[in-house]
Amino acid sequence: MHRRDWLISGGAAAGAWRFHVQAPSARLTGQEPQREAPIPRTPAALRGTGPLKITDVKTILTAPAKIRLVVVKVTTSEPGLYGLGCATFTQRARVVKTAVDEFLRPFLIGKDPLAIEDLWQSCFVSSYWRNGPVLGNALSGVDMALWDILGKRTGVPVYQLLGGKCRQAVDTYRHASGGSFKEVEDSVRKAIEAGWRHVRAQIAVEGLATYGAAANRGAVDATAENARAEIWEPRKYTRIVPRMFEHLRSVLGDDVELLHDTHERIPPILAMQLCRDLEPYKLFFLEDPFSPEDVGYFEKLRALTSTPLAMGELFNNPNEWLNLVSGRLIDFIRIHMSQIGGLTPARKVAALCEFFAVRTAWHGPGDVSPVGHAANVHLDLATPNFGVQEARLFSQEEQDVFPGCPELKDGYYYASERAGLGIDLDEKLAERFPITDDPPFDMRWGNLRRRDGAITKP
Ligand code: GCO
Ligand code: MG
Repeated sequence: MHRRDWLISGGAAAGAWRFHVQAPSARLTGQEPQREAPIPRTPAALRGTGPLKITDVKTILTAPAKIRLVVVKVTTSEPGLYGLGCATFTQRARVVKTAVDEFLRPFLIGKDPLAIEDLWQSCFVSSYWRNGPVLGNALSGVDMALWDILGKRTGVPVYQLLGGKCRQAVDTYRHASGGSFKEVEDSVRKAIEAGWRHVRAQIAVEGLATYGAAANRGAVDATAENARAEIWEPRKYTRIVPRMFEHLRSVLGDDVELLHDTHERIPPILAMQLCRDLEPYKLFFLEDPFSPEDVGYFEKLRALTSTPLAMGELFNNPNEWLNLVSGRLIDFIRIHMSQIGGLTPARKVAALCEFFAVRTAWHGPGDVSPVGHAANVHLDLATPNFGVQEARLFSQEEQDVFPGCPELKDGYYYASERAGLGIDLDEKLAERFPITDDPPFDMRWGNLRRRDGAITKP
């Protein structure tokens, strides 16, 4: 990252204040980031003085990297003061938009945007039935936007509102995959050479629709992509994965932190065997050994294996993670932050986990918007029990649509030092990347079948 002098002015009714922010100078050369002196900042006057009101709430659907993203924009009565939040549930993007525009917007207009907790609680119970992915994402879009507004209004980055940095940068993991051990090895090497210390390794299983690795699925039938049944069988997968890690350790050694995502799609007993088989390769974590419906197996798995366990991207309801955390049954929480309602609940989850030595590893693939990645990073910076952050490269189009994407350098994410979440949205440009429903992404997920034709978890 080239050195940047951010000269950011916060023009405001109470007179403009300026602070000159030097991007952390100790850019990484593969070492741990140096602790910087706190960024000198003139005391930021509270921008504006009159009572602040929400004047509009709108949902922007856009797909600059061909994955449907959902972002909420909350506008306030102070000219130029607005916030952005991620509400991305890519399989049901239009439903989230309806939940925001038709139900939350009428309730929020006229409210005080700084009453973040109170608004979160009201929105959360206003549907009576709650704790689901659609309403959780809708609430998250508003919630993150309110934190963004609070940061802008007070002139500090959101991580400062959460208690300030306990690290200078956020260690991330990169996805690697391939159709053979050698291809996976090359893909992991590429990530290491680009500076990553943590790499997730996935391998395609010949002839099957494997998660996380483009599979050569043998003869591809001619039916349309979203009508084609994707065939999945677990046995070959549970045999090949330990051999892949044996290969990776033999050629790459022990230093690189290797991760793997089982993605909930094998019978629990096979997941338990797999965790045992992987022990010699000392994974950083194995993710989603079970589906959310099978979390009851964690007690048995924990007693059986020393492979570190990560779970949570599919969680919506606190009762899905409370026992896993308080029982010390997992090592990393993998929640998709917008799924549970945004930053307000996520910071509570992080605090809960701290008391049980569970580390955070917030979900962060292609179907988390750059705004969501920014929120992840701000919370990561302020969380003592941070574990690792799933990261991805932002396409040029995404960086154009979302100015201020978190910087990714030497395997570390850096939050923008601007006030708020530090990211913006070019709505005009976003319109140039409309979301498409073909192939309906969820059809792919709703089409994974065992060889006998039975649907299996994706
Ligand atoms: C991960 C996840 C994703 C999900 C995707 C679903 O670990 O990043 O498993 O790859 O499959 O987010 O839409
Ligand atoms: Mg996953």
